[in-house]
Amino acid sequence: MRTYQFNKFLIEEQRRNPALAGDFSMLISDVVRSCKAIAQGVSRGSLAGVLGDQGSENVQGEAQKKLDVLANQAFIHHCEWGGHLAAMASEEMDDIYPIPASNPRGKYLLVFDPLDGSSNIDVNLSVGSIFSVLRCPDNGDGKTPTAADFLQPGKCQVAAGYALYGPSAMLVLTVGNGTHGFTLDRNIGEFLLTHPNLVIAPETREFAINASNERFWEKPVQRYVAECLAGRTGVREKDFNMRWVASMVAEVHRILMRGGVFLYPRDSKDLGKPGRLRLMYEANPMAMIVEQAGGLASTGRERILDVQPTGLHQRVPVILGSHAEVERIERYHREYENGEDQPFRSPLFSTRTLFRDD
Ligand code: AFP
Repeated sequence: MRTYQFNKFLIEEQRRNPALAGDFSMLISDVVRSCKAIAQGVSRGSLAGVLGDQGSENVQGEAQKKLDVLANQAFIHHCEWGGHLAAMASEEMDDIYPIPASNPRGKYLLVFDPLDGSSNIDVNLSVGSIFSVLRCPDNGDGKTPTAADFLQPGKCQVAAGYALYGPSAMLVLTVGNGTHGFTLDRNIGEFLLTHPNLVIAPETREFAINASNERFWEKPVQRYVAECLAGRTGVREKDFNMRWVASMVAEVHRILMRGGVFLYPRDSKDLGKPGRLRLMYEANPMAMIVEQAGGLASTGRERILDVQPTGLHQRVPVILGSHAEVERIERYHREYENGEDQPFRSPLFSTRTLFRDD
C-alpha cells in the first residue's frame, strides 16, 4: 500500500488551497501531536496508572475519568503556545480557555471532546478524541475572545477530525476536500495516509442506537427501529444488524468503513436535554466528516451543520450515516409532524400501534 506521512498530505492540501498554508496547517499539526500523546497514554492503560475516576464532575455533571482530564491537558499543552489559536473550548471545561496573554494569539478557535467514550476506558474498549476548527471572528482590537465567538453553525468549520484509540490508533480528518484516514505507525511516531477519500456506502443494513431508551424515543424513531427489527417480515423486506459501542468515534468510524446509520435521538428521558450528544464538539465535527464522505447528518428535522448554536455545551439529536437511511428517518419525522404517518402494525408488536391514537 502506497502510504505517506501526514505532513505530506498537509503540504498537498496547502498547494490545492493556499488558505490552508501557515497558521492553519501548523494548528492541525499541534492537534495531531495532542492525539499522539493521548494515544500513548491510552495504550498504556493500567500500566500508566491513568484509569479510573478523577473524583470530579464536568460541566455536564458527568463523572470525569482521570484520562478525561489528562487528555484535556494534552490538548491545552500542545496547542496553547503555537500562536495559531485565539481560544479553545472543551467538554471538560465549563467556560472557554482564551490563549494566555503570555502567548501569541492566532486567528482560529479549537473546540474538542478530549476523550469521547470515556465510560469505556476502564473496560479497555475503543475511545477517541474529537476536534473542530473555527475561524475566530475578527475582533479588530485583539479583544479577548468570548464564548459567543464560538457559537457558529457547523457549516462554518474549516476543519474537523477525530482520533480513534482502537486496536490501531487512527486519525480521520477533513479540511473541506473529502474525508481521509491515517494510521499511527508507532515505530516512527507518525500518522500515515492509509484511507484516502473515504466514502460512506449510501445503502446499509446496519443501525446503531442505545435500544434501552426505546420507550423514550419520539414516534418516528420508534417506527424506524421497529421496521429494522421486523426485517424481511416487515415493510423493509430485508434483515438488519445492530451495533452499539457507546463510543461515538467508534460508531462513526465503522460507518465510514462499511456504511450504517447512527442514532442518538431526542428522548423524553430528561426533558431538559434534547439528546445526549453535544453540538459544538461532537455533532458538528462528526457531521462535517460524514458529509465530506458523502453521508448525511441530521437532527431528524434539520441538517446538523445548519443548527445555530445557542450555548457552548448545548445538546442536539444526532442521526447520521448512509444517505438513504438518514433521508428515510427525516421523512418519517416529516410524516409524523404532518400527521401523515400511517397506523403501524408489525408481527413483532401484534396489533400495537406506535403512532397517533387517532
Ligand atoms: P462518554 O464520553 O460519557 O462515555 O459518552 C460517550 C457518548 O457521548 C458518545 O460517545 C456515545 O455514543 C454515547 O455517549 C453513549 O451513550 P450511552 O451511554 O447512552 O450509550
